[in-house]
Amino acid sequence: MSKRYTITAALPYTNGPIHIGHMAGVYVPADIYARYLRLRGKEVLFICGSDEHGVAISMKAKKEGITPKQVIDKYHNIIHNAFNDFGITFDYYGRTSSEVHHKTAQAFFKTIHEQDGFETQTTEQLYDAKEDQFLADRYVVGTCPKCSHDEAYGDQCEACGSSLNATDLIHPKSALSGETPSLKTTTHWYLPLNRYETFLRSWILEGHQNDWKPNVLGQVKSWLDDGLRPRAVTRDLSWGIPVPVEGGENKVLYVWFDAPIGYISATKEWAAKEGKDWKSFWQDEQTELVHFIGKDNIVFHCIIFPAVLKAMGNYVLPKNVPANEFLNLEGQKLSTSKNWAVWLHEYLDDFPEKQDVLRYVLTANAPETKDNDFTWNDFQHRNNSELVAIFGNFVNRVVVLMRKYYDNVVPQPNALTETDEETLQTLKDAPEKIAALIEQYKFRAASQEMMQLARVGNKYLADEEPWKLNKTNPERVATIMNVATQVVAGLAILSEPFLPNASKKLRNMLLLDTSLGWESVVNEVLVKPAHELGEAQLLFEKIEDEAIAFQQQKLAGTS
Ligand code: B3M
Ligand code: ZN
Repeated sequence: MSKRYTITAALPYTNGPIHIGHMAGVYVPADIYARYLRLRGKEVLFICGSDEHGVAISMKAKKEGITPKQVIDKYHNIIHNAFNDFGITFDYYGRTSSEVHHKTAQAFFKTIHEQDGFETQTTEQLYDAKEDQFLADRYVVGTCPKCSHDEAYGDQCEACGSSLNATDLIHPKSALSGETPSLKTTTHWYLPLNRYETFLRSWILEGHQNDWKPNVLGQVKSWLDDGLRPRAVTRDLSWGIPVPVEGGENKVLYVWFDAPIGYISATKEWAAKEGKDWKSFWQDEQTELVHFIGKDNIVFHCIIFPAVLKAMGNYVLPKNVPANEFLNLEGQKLSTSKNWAVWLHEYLDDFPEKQDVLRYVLTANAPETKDNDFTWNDFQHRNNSELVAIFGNFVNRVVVLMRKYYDNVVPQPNALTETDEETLQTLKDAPEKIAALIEQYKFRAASQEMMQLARVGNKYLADEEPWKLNKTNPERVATIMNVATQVVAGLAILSEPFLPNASKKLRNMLLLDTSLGWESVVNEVLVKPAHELGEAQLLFEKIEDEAIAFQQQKLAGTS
């Protein structure tokens, strides 16, 4: 394993709140990974922040009749608070409107400019004469030249995932005025991606063909096979980071040029605050950089940003970019504009103590290899029949019996049966199995492996029936309860990445020594005889049909 990990999660656009699709695709897996590595004693820097530039922000400001600054402040706070309340453990949450970021992004641009790393092109671009505004990215909609979807944006078609130039659109229309745009000449700086083709091909397609996800490799390959072209990294807009070179007046950096640099700016801000050296997290070969993103961000993180890092020379490249597919909601695509979403901050209002439940459901059903569906019925089912009926039930039975039979003092075990040995072996094997899956970014399978341990514990107790033996065979009961308590203790440790709140409660319930970590499950007796357990707490509770019906109606009412 590496010396140090820099983990990034895509910077949310501050033009709206965060929904469960974002959580399932990016933030929950990234947080599982970060928590897991910390548990393994690794040095981890987990970075995120707000992406506050781009046309999406200006459009939102126009729509709400407020300034872009008011838009970003509003959504930055909503998003940041929701992440905190949900328990995502970012070490630092930055903003691309910060001064450090503006300076850092401008320095990147200047450095590449000075080494002739850009080309300039003077071309005719779409222009809305009525609004006196060049149209790029989301300011223009039209028909996708690749799939004929008629609401493609000037930078991307959300139907087929193609990345586009505004002038590629068939029948373009201004999103500002609805008018058909005219053409007007303008000059921009382009990053000549074609110069990086050979490097990208050998680094990704040859170097990472076995450890990157097939969906990511597939997209990269199709981009490379298509042939890379120079890509404009400046825009004729007023909202954004000013282009810091001669001729850059009234122009700003393209949002996708500055946004990924935001990971670095955020690291600088964090390092300054913590008295650390930011460079070790970005410029040291022993640092593993991992970008957590959704599939629509693959090209930016696997092609464009690596080209920028390569041009800069002394930066590490990502070790992996475990992009996820999309989550649908009740069979339909999540949509901000149609308000077809479960918003994180609203979920937290409705279920203030159920962070773990959503985390678990989104992980157990994560869109890792294909698009997946979230339904409220499945949410209820996973809670009631897995978290409550298996995990919670097992823990609860153990703590109740421990109190009843032993007044919370762990008994000495007697001779072990084959079943006892097997159960303890399952416990000892679990850390390795779960770790291997997490390290391959298979969080879904990892969460099921953890649940499997609870299932084994639950079955063990049900089969051994200590409650039937208490009068007749107290020696045997002592052994059973000792073994069951070891499994509960193992769950307290191994569930931390997936169910952090339950894990914390469990550790408290068992008064588990804080020095016990992932490896202890393999190497140590987690709870020794004569150890005294603490107070029992409720881990999970049944979710009733009414609560689910309420959510379903809420969705129907706003659809
Ligand atoms: N804000 C896009 C998105 O939310 C974008 C991610 C930036 S990561 C540097 O899909
Ligand atoms: Zn398309």
